[in-house]
Amino acid sequence: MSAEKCIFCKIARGEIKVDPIFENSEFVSFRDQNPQAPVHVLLIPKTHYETILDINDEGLLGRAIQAVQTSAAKLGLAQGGFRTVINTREDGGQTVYHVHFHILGGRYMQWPPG
Ligand code: DGP
Repeated sequence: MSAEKCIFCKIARGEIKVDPIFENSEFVSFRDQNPQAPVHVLLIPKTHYETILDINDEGLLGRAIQAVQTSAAKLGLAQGGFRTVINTREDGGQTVYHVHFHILGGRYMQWPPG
C-alpha cells in the first residue's frame, strides 16, 4: 500500500479528520473505529512504515512509547493499566499496513489473547 492511498497516512496528513487524543509533529493517536474495549485508541507515526519490521529509525519506538504514555494518561488509563498491542503481518492479525499501536483499556484484559 503506497503512502498516497494509505488510510492512516490520510489521517496523519489531516485529509481524514479525527479527534486526536494526542498529537505532535511525529505521532497522532485517535479512537479506533471498531473498538474492542471500552477504551480503544490507535497511536500512529505520521511517517509511513508498513510494519514494525520496516522501521529503520532506531529512536522512533522509544518516542512512540512516550506518546503511548501521554495518550494513556490523557485517557485516564495510567493508574488502572492498559494493554498495548502491535499486530504484525498476517499471523499477527494486521489489517492496516501502516504501523500502529493499539491502546486498550477500561476493562481487565485476558491472557493469552486469541
Ligand atoms: P490491525 O488489525 O492491528 O491492523 O488494526 C487496524 C485497526 O484500525 C482496526 O482495529 C480498525 C481500525 N481502523 C481501520 N480503519 C480505520 C479508520 O479509518 N479510522 C479509525 N479510527 N480506525 C480505523
